[in-house]
This record gives sequence, C-alpha cells and structure tokens, in this order.
Amino acid sequence: MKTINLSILLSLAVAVHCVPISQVTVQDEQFAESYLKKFFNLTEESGPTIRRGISPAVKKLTEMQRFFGLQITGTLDADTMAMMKKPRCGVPDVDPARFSTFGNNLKWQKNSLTYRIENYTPDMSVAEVDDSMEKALQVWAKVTPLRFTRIYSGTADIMISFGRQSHGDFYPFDGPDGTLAHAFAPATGIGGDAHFDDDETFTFRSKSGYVLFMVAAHEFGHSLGLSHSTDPGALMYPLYIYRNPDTFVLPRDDVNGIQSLYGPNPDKDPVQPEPQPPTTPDACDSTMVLDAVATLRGEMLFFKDSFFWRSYPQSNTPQQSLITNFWPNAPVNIDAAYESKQSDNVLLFKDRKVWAFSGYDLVRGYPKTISSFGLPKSVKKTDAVMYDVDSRKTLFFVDRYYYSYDETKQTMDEGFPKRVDETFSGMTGKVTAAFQYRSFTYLYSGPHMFEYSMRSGRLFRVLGNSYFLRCTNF
Ligand SMILES: [Ca+2]
Ligand SMILES: [Ca+2]
Ligand SMILES: [Ca+2]
Ligand SMILES: [Zn+2]
Ligand SMILES: [Zn+2]
Repeated sequence: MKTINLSILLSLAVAVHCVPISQVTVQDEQFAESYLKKFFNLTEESGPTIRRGISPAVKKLTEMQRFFGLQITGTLDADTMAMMKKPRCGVPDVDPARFSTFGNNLKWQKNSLTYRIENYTPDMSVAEVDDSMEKALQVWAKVTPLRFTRIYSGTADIMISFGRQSHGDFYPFDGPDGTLAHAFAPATGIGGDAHFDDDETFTFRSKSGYVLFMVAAHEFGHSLGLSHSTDPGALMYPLYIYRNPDTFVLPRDDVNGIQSLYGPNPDKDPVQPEPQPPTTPDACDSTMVLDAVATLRGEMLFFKDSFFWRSYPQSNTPQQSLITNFWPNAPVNIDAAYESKQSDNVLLFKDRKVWAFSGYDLVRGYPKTISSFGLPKSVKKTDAVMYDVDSRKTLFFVDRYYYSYDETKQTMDEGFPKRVDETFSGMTGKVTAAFQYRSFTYLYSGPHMFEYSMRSGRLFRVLGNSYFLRCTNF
C-alpha cells in the first residue's frame, strides 16, 4: 500500500556541530540505513553500502541531504547524523518542495469529518487530551471549509488512539523516543487515522516532553492530505519543534498547502480577523534586512526573525533552520551576533542581554548584560557586533557610532565611541549587521551590504543582504 504514510518523531540526540565524526560506526550505518528506508524509500537489502561509493543508499543519502539543505557530501558526516537523530515525523521526505500533498485524489471528498478519541494516555488528564485534539483539528478548520464533529462510538473518519509497540497495523512503535506518532492519508478504513506512541511522555504545554497539541496538529495535516514541507518554519516540516501552543498560528506554507486541497474558509469572520500566518524569510527577497551575521568555525550564520541560515564553505545551498532548533535556549529576533575566536563561542545579542553558546550549549553564567563588556548604561541595544581578526577587537555598532572592545585585555578601548564613517568611508547609515569573511569586512545597512578591504578600509562593492544566501528558486 503505497498510500500509507507514517509520521515518526525521533529523539533529540545532541551532537556538537562542526565536529566531524572521525569514524562511522556500524551502528551509525545501520541507523542511517533504516532511516533512509523509512523516510526516503530506500528499498535495498541491508549491507555495508553507505560507506562504499555509488549505490542506491548513497543516492538516497544525497536526496536526504538535499531535502534538509545540508551540505551534499554523500557521506554520513556529523551534520547528517545529527539531522537523522532529531525529533521528526516519518512521512517519507521524497519531494523536495515547499508544501506538498499526497496528490489531488488523496483528499477527503467531503468537508464534514468525524473524529473519535478511542483511548487516552496516562500522561495527561482526559480534559487535556480532549482539548489538545480539538484545538489541533481547529488549526486546520480555521483556514478551510473543513468541519470536525466528535463522535463517541462507532467508526469515525479520523480514529485517534494511543498505543505502544505493535498496535494493530504494520507499523509498530519503537519505545521511548524514535517514532512519536503516525497518521494515514485520507482514505476509508485506516485512512485519516492518527496513532500516538504511548511510550512517549506527552504534555499539555510543558517544554519537557512532547506537546500533544503540536504533534497532533502535524499528524492531522497528514490525515487531511498534506505531506512534508522543506520550509523549516512549516508545521509540516518533518522535525518536531517545540512551539508555545497558546500563541501558535498556522504558518503561511501550511495554509497554502491545505487551501490547495480544500480552498479557504468561507465562514471567516471579517470583523475579527485571525492573526497573519507567519512566513519564513526568503533568501530571494531583495528587500530583506538581516538581523545579524556571524561566522562559526569557518561557516557563516545569517539571522532573520526566528530563523538562521548556515552556509558551508563549499556548499551553494545554505541550510535554513529555526534558531531554537539548534540552540533551544537562544533568543529570536536578535540584534547582533559574533564569533569569539578567543573562547570559541558564538555570542547572540538582544536588547541589553548577551548569550554565549559553545556548540549547542549555553555557556554557564549567561545570559549576561551588555554592560559586562563595558558598554555605557545608556546603550539599550546594539545594532551589530563584529570581531576584527587583525586588531583582535570586537566592534559594537550603536546607531552611527561604534565602540571597540579589546578581547585580550577584556576592556573597552579609550577614545570611543567613534563615528562609523570615520573608519568606514561611505557608511553614513546605521550598521544593521556586520562580520568579516576571508579578507573582507562586510557592513550591512538596511537592504545593502558594503564590502570593505580589511586592511585598507577601502570600499569595494555594494551588494544586497542575500548575496551570500544565493537565492535559488528550485
Ligand atoms: Ca479512518
Ligand atoms: Ca517512540
Ligand atoms: Ca542588527
Ligand atoms: Zn509528518
Ligand atoms: Zn499505527
């Protein structure tokens, strides 16, 4: 049955990024192979295939790397293994597109659907489970003509149940973590049904455990005919991501997806409009103004809203992710960022606070206030921060001025703030982001990016914010 689609969520295995796995273990290889079989339709028999050259497994591995915007290496590198171990949903990721559907005939041919909650998890109260399921269905009802009616006996279109291990279909669950839930595309019988792995700890709104509302809202997307999206901001992105259930609004990509099947909600209240669906920043948007840019161990990081792009030196497809997907304790909508070569940390600034991360981990003692750098109390936020390799100074841009911090002495330099255009000719506007890459200094100002020679301070070119993001419309 090729129309059966499973949603599987894997445990979050924390790996320090940028550290290559020196040896691929047999366990890693087996894990990767079963991952590619589950999610990328790898059909070949087991064998030590991934390590050895061109094979269907390598082809599938490449497909997986492309789907997630990873560097396409065709090998089981650290980033790829880390991605495979992230909590996710298990519908195969075979179609590298923004929203996608299982096909036009895989939708309900009616707008009134029934659902039934067959049993409960001991993790939450009955009322909390009922509320989570109801709200998860309403996520979709709000933007479509679909209406859901709960029934308490008999067979509903969407049968909802909790089970563990073998639970009556051909897709046994796998104990704690790994698979969290799965759901079936619209059809009669098991079609539309959603199963939740009761070996997980589900929660109503706590960050520890999996928020049932979020897992269910994603699964019901499958129940209604949506497949996975490559948009990292989409609910239908394959990875489980914690979101606050109280403020969740269905993202634009999912709205587009479900409306492509069922159309918009005809009963939308024109007086009390719903909040706008959040959109994911687009590398091809020439008006985009980045929040911050930084390097990290030879890579480039570009921050915008809740997202960042990560660009590998040899790759032409930067990977876009949610900031909290990498640093669960990090702020979003940040002001500035820089890499401290001294401490090998990346520092993120927002308002008067600064966070330091070593790999994925928040460094002990952070967040601190920006006055710990010696910035005067009158500075309420930074606009951009940059580390200058030559002078070993960190520059803090505030309005049209900048301060210079000596990383070695850990003190602010005398004689600052200075006007930015005293040092960087032509930079008369506010610096909105800044970093150095190879032998250039890049100062961003609004939608523009100014390229300066690091040594002479001479302005070479004026480029756009998305210059390094390499807009690729596929
Ligand atoms: Ca059904
Ligand atoms: Ca599981
Ligand atoms: Ca900024
Ligand atoms: Zn899914
Ligand atoms: Zn099942």
